[in-house]
Amino acid sequence: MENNYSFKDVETKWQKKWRTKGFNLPLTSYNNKYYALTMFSYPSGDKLHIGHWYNYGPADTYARFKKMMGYSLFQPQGFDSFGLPAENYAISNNVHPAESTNSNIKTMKRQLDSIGAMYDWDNEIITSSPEYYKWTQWLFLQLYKNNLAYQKEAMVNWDPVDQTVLANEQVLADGTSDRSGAKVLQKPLKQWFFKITNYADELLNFDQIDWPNKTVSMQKNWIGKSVGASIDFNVENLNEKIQVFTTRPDTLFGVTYLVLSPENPLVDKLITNNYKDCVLEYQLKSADKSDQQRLDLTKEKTGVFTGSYAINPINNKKIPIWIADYVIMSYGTGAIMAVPGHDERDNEFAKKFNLPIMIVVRDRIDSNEKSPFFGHGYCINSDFLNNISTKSAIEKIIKWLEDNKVGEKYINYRLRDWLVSRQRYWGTPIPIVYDPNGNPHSIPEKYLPWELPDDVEYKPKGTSPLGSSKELINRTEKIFGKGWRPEIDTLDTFVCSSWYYLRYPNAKYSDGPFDPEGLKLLPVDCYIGGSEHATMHLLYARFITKALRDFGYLKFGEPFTKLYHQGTITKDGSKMSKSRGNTVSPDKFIDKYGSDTFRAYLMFMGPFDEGGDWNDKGITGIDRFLKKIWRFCHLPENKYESDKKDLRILHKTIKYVSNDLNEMKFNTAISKLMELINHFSNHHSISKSIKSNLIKMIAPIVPHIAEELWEVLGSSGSVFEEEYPKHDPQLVEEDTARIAIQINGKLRGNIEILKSLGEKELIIEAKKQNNVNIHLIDKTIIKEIIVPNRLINFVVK
Ligand code: ANZ
Repeated sequence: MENNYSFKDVETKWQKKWRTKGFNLPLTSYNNKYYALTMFSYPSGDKLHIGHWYNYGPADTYARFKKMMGYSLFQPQGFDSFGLPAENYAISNNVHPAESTNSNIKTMKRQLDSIGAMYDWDNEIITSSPEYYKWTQWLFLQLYKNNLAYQKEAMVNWDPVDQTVLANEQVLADGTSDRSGAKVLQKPLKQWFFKITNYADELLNFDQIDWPNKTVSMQKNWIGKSVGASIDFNVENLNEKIQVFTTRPDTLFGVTYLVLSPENPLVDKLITNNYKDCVLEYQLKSADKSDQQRLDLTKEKTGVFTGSYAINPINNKKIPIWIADYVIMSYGTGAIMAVPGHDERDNEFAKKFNLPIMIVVRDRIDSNEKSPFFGHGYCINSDFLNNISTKSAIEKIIKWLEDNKVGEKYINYRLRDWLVSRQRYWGTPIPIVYDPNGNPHSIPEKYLPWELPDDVEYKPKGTSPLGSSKELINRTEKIFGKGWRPEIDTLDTFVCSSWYYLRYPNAKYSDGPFDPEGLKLLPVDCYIGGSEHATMHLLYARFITKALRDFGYLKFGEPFTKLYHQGTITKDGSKMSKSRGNTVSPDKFIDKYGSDTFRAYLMFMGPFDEGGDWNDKGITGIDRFLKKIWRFCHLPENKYESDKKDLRILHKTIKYVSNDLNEMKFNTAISKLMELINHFSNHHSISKSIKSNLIKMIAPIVPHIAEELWEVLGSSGSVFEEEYPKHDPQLVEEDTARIAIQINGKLRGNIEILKSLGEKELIIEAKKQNNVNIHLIDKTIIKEIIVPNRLINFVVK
């Protein structure tokens, strides 16, 4: 053992010890708590891959570092185990999803052990277990009771291969499903929604949290707040009004036609006999396209005339009403006023269908430009708005609309309510039953968990698999009465993960979804996970936290104080994926080099938020580094006082490494440690104190070897019970200083000097500097002003 580092023995030994000892001590002080969380994983049957490692390894290093910095650490782990992949896996392998999920969890736990992370397995969460989903159902009922869950007939994205509804976020830009790859169709269905839109404004406020700017702006865009006006247009010869939403009410004088979305319910009333056939045909054609496809700006514009006309309220002009698929039903009011002089899409459309184009805005007040212009400027051809800026015209026209009762200020959000029902088996059953008249009722809490039935034909057949369960129908009738029917949809898995962080502190708590005492650990201090969750999971979790706060269960409104996204590890420049066939399995490397080396290598590859390109060769460098550390700690003990130079290097390293770890700059922390080891490479003996500082410093990065060396050093207990070393500021202070050289107060140069340099020598050195030298020619120095270690100023005549 002494000369050769055998990582296999060391790593198995410590993993076993950590597990049996129950590494996480009970939390004694909430004042000093640190709740470190990583996004929990999906037990999909695949092995733990580099992506998992890259999330969990460095995150554990950060957590261990926080613990050594004196925090009471809480780092739980669990499984997001409901959902489509498990169900699809089960279908193709002909096993029950519960069975495959459980065996996958077992495998994954074993693999997670190999990372050697400091998880509190006593508080594990498995979202597909009845003890957990009981409370997901409770959450649904709270939202329902508070009018934040409702049912609505809606056009939904239908995946014809997986035979299920998809959330908008699951439809890719090219209109295919992110799961099956099938072309997504539109289909009307009665669905359950959560009213996240009630929180749209509050979700735009990020003041309380420290999140990556990119994620904040992605959420802001996703919520998409647009301020404008709604305007009512009367339909000629029909007692109907068309309400449009516009962000440019200042262009009202330039409206030359209206466009309704093909699905707008008003369309049926507007079609005149001559146009019936082509309107119906057009409606059918657009039903197949997803909103994303329809909004694509590069797409050629299509549309048809309805035969009806509307009246512009501002000038009583008669304008035609069209339908076109570039207007979507789910945004604004599903109808627009078209201003082809100043809106690009309307412009293209008008040109194609020969509709009039009017110019009502010019870019500068003095310009004579009369061509289409897509921006803000000054109003023309607009009666009482002429010559005022479009920005002030917006206010003026809104006042006019409100005074004349034909419109008002209107704030629109791109954010839609969250569609939570799924026509699949492997999910949380929605705790709702229907009376014989078809009215929905909450299932009383005493019947929760409302268990997922077993006798189900779970292969998708277009309707929800739960409908085939006799047990579920019998159960419902027995409790509620004859003719009562259960809800057969299940909940989106994002519902399970929208609240799990609240239950972790006491995951076995049975009196409620979360232990009020455990809530003292919240909010999560640092959440680490992939940036692909920017708009779904991370927005849903914020919404649910705010809703639970408003129901009186929580005292905080943000779940994750600090958020960090790890980068991606690529292979030859592209993202690792099974379909590309470029995945790298960690197992081979762990087997050859060990878990510590693998973890440290991942961290060394590049900045944690950027990731890096996988290259097998580099890992040997880390392997050598660990071997050097091993030898270093086995060098004979030096009884003498350490050399000042050695101490200086040690303390500088402590300073930089702890700063780096605190900012998750793992790669630079590791290089500083390498420099330290190199500095000592020609030493034949080392003091115990230097060894002990080094072991503590490396411990969060390579935990197994550190524990072993800590034992070798003769210390008792775990190195993670120790405090992280602190640097001695005096030892870190630099010997040299950078001095600014001024002439009559003007900066003329800089010079690096030894702090011990005397004033006379400093003046001589400063005068020698090129630029200074030139400016002193033919001048008389009257005085030298010196601020020690900072600057020298020559006052000249
Ligand atoms: C007239 C107008 C004139 C417009 C102009 C723009 C420029 P954002 O900023 O994204 O919210 N719009 C409204 N509802 C729509 C729908 N259901 N489908 C497609 N387009 C819709 O965009 C708001 C603008 O998008 C609105 O302002 C409307 O066009 C269009 F010079 O109205 B505007």
